[in-house]
This record gives sequence, C-alpha cells and structure tokens, in this order.
Amino acid sequence: MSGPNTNYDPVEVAALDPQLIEEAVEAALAAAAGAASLDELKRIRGAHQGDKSPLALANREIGALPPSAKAEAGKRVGQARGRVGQAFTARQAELEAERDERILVEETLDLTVPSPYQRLGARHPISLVTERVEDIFVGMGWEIAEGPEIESEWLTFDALNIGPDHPARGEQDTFFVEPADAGVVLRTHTSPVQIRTMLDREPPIYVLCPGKVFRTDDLDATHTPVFHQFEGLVVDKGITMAHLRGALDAFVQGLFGEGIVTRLRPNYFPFTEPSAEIDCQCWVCRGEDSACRTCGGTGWIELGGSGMVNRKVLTASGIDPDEYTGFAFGLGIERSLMLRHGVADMRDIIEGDVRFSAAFGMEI
Ligand code: FA5
Repeated sequence: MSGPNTNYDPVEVAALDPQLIEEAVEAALAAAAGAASLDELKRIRGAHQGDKSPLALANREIGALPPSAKAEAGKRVGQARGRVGQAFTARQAELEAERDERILVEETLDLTVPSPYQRLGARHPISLVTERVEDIFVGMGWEIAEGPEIESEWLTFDALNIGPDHPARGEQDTFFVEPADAGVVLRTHTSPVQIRTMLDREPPIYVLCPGKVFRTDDLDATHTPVFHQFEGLVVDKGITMAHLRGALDAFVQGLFGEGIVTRLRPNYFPFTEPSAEIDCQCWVCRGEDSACRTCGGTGWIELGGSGMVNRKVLTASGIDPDEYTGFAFGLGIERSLMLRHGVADMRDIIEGDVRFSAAFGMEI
C-alpha cells in the first residue's frame, strides 16, 4: 500500500495559480457569452469544461498538494468550475429560449391563408339518373344503343312518318345545320336511333337509347333548348301494348319505388300507332293527397310518349310489319329528374353549379 504523497513538487502545480485559474474562468465566461448558437456553444464547451481544459487539469493537480493546501485549492478550483458550469448552462438556456422564440415566429401558421385544398367535384345528376335508368333496362336484358346528335332530316323525321308538313319540322322546333336545304339537323328527339337500330340489326330488338337532343325552345323553368331523352324500342314477334305497359311499370318501380304503376292515355305520335302518353303514379302521395305538391293532387305525373311502332316505320326500317310488332317510348330526363327530386326550375339543372350537383350525393 502506498502512503500519502509527501514528495510534491511546487513547480508542477503551477496550474493551481489563482491568477491562472481566474484567467481560465474569464476566458470560459467570455467564450460562453460569445457563443452565437447552440452548436457553437457545444463546440467550445469541451475546451473550457472538458477533461483537458485548464480547470480540469488544475483539479487533477490538487491531489499532488500537501494536505494543508488541498482544501483551499479545492475550494478555489471548485468555485471556478462552478462559475464556468453555470455560465455555460445559463448561456445554453438563453440560446434555447432564442431558438424556441425563432421557431415560433418562423413556423407560425397563418390560418387565414387560402387553402390549396381543391373541393371535390360532383357528378351531374343527369349522368346519375341516366346511368340508373340504363341499369334498370340492362337488368332486364336490354342493350344500350347510341346515335349521332347531328342527324339526317330523313332519319329524324321522314323515316318516322313525320311528313314534310308536320309542325315538328318547322323552323320553330328544329335547329337546321347550314346550309338549311342540306337535310341535316340537330336531332330533336332520340327516335332516329330507333331507325338506325332497326336498319342495323335483325329482330329481336330490345334497346334503350339515351342521348342529348335539341329544340328551338326558349330557356325557362320547364324548357331548355338542349335536353336529354331516353328512347326505348322493342321489336319482336307478338309484342303488344301489354308488353309496353309491363316494361314501363318495371321501369318506374326501379326508379321511383316498389308498387308504383303507370297508366297510358291516348295521344298521337306519327311514328306510333296507337300512341299513348305515359303517366306515372305519384310516388309521393300515391294518389292519396289532394294537396300533394308533386302531382298537384291528381295522383299522376306525366312522363313522356309511347306507343306501338307504326307499320310505316317498321317498313321504312326494313322490317316486315306482318311478322314483327314493336313498342317504343321516349321520356325527358330533365323532367324525370325534376319530378324525382322536386327540382322546381330546370335552369338549376343546366347551369352547372357544382353545389347543385353535390346535393345529389356522390355516386360512382
Ligand atoms: C318525343 O320526343 C317523342 N320522340 C317521344 C316518343 C318516343 C313517343 C317513342 C312515342 C314513341 P315529346 O316531344 O313529347 O316526344 O318529348 C318527350 C319528352 O321530352 C317530354 O315528355 C319532355 O319530358 C321532354 N321535353 C320535350 N321538350 C323539352 C324541353 N324543351 N326541355 C326539356 N324537356 C323537354
């Protein structure tokens, strides 16, 4: 075992010189105060508080002092190290506070800045209703047929038994494509797709033809010059009005609800014989509320036209009317939408305001 050290050398404890200790403290305090950032503070801290710093060396040399000098030297070095430690801790707290302050300013959220978030669009209710109607008929095994919006006058009128003197051919209803005598129009109804379908294929034919149509009507609460119709056409052996009625009942039940029925009222269309106006039982009051706002208390709502395909139309389309019979119907989609959803003004449907469409919900 070694005894206490009595062979100390006063030269080797120069680091304990009070003057040098004070200088080391001053240097450390100045360095701490001058550190401009937490990184810099961390970097210089080792030079003043680390193992090789003047004060750490002085501390180590206390052990070599005679016992009588140890206490005083220990106190001096301890206080010096304490002052340096406090200075660094205080400067660190200051720099951290400055950093936090800066972060608060730099990362402030301005909640009034307009958001880059884009509102979701919405599918137009005309598309939604069209797809729902298509689904109903496709569910019954029908096919979807389409035709052009710019159509020949012959397919739009003549082939449909609408003679040259028929009012529907007048300037009042029809947009003619220039030159006016070229025989090209914007189709006024979807019925020319009937003719195209019959010319294209052999019976049996079960098709639904949705599409855009054009008439020189003024825009008001119940009319628009551009609107949508869907046309139904069935040509097969032994088809009667009863089949028409059954198809229409299945359709209104699919669109408006269980148990809703249709009724047919005599009407006239050149391309169907006999012809009938289709009424749908009111799905709101079912005929039991004389004050119903949907049907005006009548219990019935007018949907469109229908009838048995005229023999002349079958013949013009290359189908033998003695072998085949058929029925057809045509309904306005905007009016169906107004009725189904209680839209009071047709202009709301065509204006294209996404808030109107969004109210119908997002169906994909
Ligand atoms: C026709 O267009 C016939 N082609 C329908 C048809 C087809 C009858 C097959 C028989 C057999 P109508 O002109 O009535 O018929 O028009 C049908 C539907 O289109 C109307 O019931 C109505 O809902 C809608 N409609 C007519 N004009 C306008 C308009 N200006 N704006 C919005 N919808 C309209």
